[in-house]
Amino acid sequence: MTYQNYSLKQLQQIDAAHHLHPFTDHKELREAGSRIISHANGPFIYDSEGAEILDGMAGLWCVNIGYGRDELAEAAYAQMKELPYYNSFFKCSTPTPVLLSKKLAEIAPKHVNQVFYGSSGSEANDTALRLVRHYWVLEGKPEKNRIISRKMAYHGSTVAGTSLGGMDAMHKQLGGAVPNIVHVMMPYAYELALPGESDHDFGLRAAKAVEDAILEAGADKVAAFIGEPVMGAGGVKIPPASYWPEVQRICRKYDVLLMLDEVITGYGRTGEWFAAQTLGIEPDTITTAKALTSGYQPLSALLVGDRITSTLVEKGGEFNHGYTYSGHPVACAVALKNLEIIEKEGLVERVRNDTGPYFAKALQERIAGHDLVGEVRSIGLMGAIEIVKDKATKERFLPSGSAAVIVRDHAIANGMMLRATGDTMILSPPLIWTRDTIDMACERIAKALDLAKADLRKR
Ligand code: PXG
Repeated sequence: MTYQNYSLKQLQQIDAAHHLHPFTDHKELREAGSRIISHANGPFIYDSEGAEILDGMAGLWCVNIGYGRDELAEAAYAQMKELPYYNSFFKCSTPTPVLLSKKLAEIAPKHVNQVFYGSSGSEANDTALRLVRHYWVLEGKPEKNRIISRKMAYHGSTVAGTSLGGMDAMHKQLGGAVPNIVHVMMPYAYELALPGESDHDFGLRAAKAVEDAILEAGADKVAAFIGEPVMGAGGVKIPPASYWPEVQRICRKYDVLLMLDEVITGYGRTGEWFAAQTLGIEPDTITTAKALTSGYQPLSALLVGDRITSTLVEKGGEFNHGYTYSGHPVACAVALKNLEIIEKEGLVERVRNDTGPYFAKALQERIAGHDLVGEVRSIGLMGAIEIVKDKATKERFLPSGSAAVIVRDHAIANGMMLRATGDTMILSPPLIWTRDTIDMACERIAKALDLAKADLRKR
């Protein structure tokens, strides 16, 4: 049974009848029908009507080496034939997670040398939460278990991921979060800086919110702070340079662990293997997934710093946690091949030295001046475009988020896939993009902005 035997209409009907989608209003979806992406190659995706669309989101922040990489398919095939599955419980292991762990320890910050596997970013954050709480129990401080996170953070969609995250709409449907997680302000200067406040001072003030939360609970009650280096799903919110070093200083001062969620930023997106390296900070845990396999297989890796692992090893006792697919041999084989390709093609260096700076300049020169654009910002190959009604006052169109959806729809119709989150357009292209691809994207985005402006004027 192959999909080619079905028409687009048939696939949409079957999809509506049987498939519940993530983060979807199913009433709306049934009226509109889903967009069915049937195949992809390099930087392009194709829908079942044959339209070619430049994928500005790398799937969902993950297909860093682009589509159609035979080597990854071959790595999966070879591993499936040799050993499709065996578990890593009960003192067993298989070769590919062993070698992948060694590779990850090589590219991670120096003090990070151990890996715990899962199949998704959400699972990895569940592991991280349980691990840091377990750490403090082993250290004889079980009451030190509060986690400080941030409003608008996205840490996944399981109960723990949602609880760690700071998305109101998700919390509303949770019916009870994991206890003892609090959320402080996000470091988003464009909307939250006071009049006349410099980015530097705003960054320090946003970090001070972490200190205030520690002092409010008492440092002996706080296990860890968790944050995305750059908030991704929340709208590519890039903190001022003063923020992360100050957060790290505060965590060290009060002996609070630092958990960095690099599910989006990991594996080259910011121009280093990890954003921890871009920011020069030393987190105790680094959550990664997505681009670890460029999305070709579901796999997450929680990278764990030496401070935590030495305690685990010294104190002993079982950490009662793990997944059937922890260290899945096929997913790990694909990850190894993916990292090899990133390295061989110099994609991390390319983002750092060439495409990242070019992307920033192109957004500034070709997009920032548009009437609908309040601000553009980027780090490496990760960018945001703020949609506003009035550039000077930063007034937004109402209802909130409606204008960005119009821009997105025009962009897709013009062969450019990007995401709208609230009033922000976000971009997270594959790292294989070249200067030419960036030029093509900017042209298509500028056109979408013009068309949206005309629509919005008519409203
Ligand atoms: N942490 C971060 C920082 C993420 O971005 C997760 C954890 C969870 O990963 P899994 O693999 O469980 O989905 C994510 C996922 C969006 C969008 O709309 C972003 C994500 C997932 C789905 C949609 O931008 N990020």
